[in-house]
Amino acid sequence: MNEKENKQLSKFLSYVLRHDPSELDITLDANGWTEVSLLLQHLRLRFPTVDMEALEYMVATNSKQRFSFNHTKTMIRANQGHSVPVDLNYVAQVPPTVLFHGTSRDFVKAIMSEGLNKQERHHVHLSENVATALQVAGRRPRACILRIKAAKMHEVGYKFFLTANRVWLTEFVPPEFIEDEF
Ligand code: HQG
Repeated sequence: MNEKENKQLSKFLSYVLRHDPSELDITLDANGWTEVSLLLQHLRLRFPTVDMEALEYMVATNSKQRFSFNHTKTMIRANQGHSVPVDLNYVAQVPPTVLFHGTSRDFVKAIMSEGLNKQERHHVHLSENVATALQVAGRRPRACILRIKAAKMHEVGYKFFLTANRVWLTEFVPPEFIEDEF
């Protein structure tokens, strides 16, 4: 597969493994995993040249490390961002003092009055550094970054989870823990 096909494969699998496995006539188990051999069989109808090597290359080169294999490489799943119900079994962790949320200036007024909601996702997504938050924000017009007092939230009982690709997840961030950064 060439780089263009690699990118198309990554986009398509992001969609299928997070939002609509039926599109490829596959199923996800309770933890979001699907069988690699069956996935490859079904993928070949759309990507005739896809094979294990191409899939491994896509997982390794994905800019945001969106996918993981199990240790035997017989199963694959998306690391986060699902809209279908899956339990990713992430263990609650103590967050850093501060986390960042990239968003649009257009949403800040609502966020500062209602808090950060998970919207269509399973969690609110937070970044551990400004650079990553800027990438997330860059998907929207009038990008901006909010600073989240994560340690303070943790102190009062909010749970935080860290994904395989180092995205921090939490249920909700109340306004009192949000500072408008820049
Ligand atoms: C906003 C991509 C108004 C929130 C990215 C965000 C990330 C509110 C949007 C990952 C609000 C939801 C997650 C409120 C939250 N009022 N707006 N009360 N509360 N919002 O896409 O964090 O490509 O669901 O600020 O790179 O932007 O999918 O979440 O702007 O890592 O792998 O509502 O998705 O990664 O948008 O992005 P999203 P997100 P992937």
